[in-house]
Formats: sequence, structure tokens, C-alpha cells
Amino acid sequence: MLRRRLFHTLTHFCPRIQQTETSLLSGFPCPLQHGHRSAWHGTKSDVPDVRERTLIAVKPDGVQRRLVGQIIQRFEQRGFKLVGLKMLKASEDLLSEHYCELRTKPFYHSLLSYMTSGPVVAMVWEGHNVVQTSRIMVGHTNPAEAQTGTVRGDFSTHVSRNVVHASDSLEGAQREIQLWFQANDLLDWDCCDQTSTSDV
Ligand code: DAT
Ligand code: MG
Repeated sequence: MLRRRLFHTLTHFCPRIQQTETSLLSGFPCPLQHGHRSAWHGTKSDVPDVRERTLIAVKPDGVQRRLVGQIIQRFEQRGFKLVGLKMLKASEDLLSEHYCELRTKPFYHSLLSYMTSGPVVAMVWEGHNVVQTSRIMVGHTNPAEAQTGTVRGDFSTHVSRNVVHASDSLEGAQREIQLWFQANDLLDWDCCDQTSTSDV
């Protein structure tokens, strides 16, 4: 709350910062998030991070095994806010962008064929430190190494069927959210327990 008030005071004197908030609200890139932090004259911790967003996707095996509800429940229970949700059959074009860093891996083609084999439920979740926390909630890429209590540790056994995707960095999350969602697919809304889950 305090940080938000400070933010609004600053925007009064510097309308450029207002643009930044609009971008943060929408979950889409803004000057601040793309290496122009100097305009803010501050560090990352000065930025109101309650608007941090990440992409979580239940993969075709998770949908087939009717795990969507349980996965959503974990994120709700943790205190994150759902701001975007859609079910789709992802195209190869979308997935080749999404997994562009894996193009040279031996499993790339089987990964794409599995990811296009059935519906995916893509979601954008918002909240304090959501990128890092959701990676911990999802667990190790290889379910054999994932801890019990994580999604992969509780619901999967093999790396090629690890149930869920979670963005691995702030930059990755921004890139992936833009890939999977249009700006107007995402909803800004006030969650009534917001002040009980964060002080921002
Ligand atoms: P993560 O999904 O944890 O971010 P990643 O980005 O390295 O992991 O890989 C993306 C997906 O590719 C991963 O969720 C499952 C698949 N994958 C990774 N390593 C694999 C392997 N050795 N064999 C088969 N599939 C693999
Ligand atoms: Mg990854």
C-alpha cells in the first residue's frame, strides 16, 4: 500500500512513470522492464512488484489426466491471482517460438509433437515474486528429481510428461505471456484479500 502510494506520488511529477505502471498492469513489456531502469533512478526493489506475472500452462498430459483443477487450486491457495486463462490446441508455430532455446536438443521434435497432441490450458498468474515461487511450486524439470509437494513431484514420473510449464525468469515470463495472450485477454481486477496476502 505504502509503495503504491509512493508510486502514485512519483507519477504525479513524472508522467513517464505512469506509462510504466500501465505496462506493468497489463503484464506487457515497458521501458522499465527492458533495461531502461535508469529512468526510474532506483533499483529493482523500488518497482512495485505486486504486478509481477508469469505464464503457467497445463500440458496435454495434465489436461488428459484431469489435473487442471488441482493445479489451479495450488496457485489460488498460495495467494496468487489469476489474470488470464485459455484452453487451446497450441500450433507448431507458437511452440517453436515458445521453445526456441531448445531447437537444437535431441528431444525437440518429440516435445513439439507431444505439445501439439492435445489441448493445453494456459494461464497468467500475478503476485509477489510469482515467477520464482511458481518454479519452486512446479518442481524440477525431471520429475525423478522433483520434490514431493511440487506439481511435478506429486503428479509425474518422466521428463517428457511433466504436466506443467512455468516461466523461468521475469524476461522469459514477459516474452511467453506476449506469445500466448493478447493484451486484452488479461484482466486487471482487485482481489478482495489483496491486503492480506501482500503489503503492496
Ligand atoms: P522446464 O520446463 O523445467 O523449464 P526446460 O525449459 O529445460 O525445462 O525444457 C522444456 C521442456 O522440455 C521440459 O518441461 C520437458 C522437455 N524436456 C526437457 N529436457 C528433456 C529431456 N531430456 N528429454 C525429454 N524432454 C525434455
Ligand atoms: Mg523452461
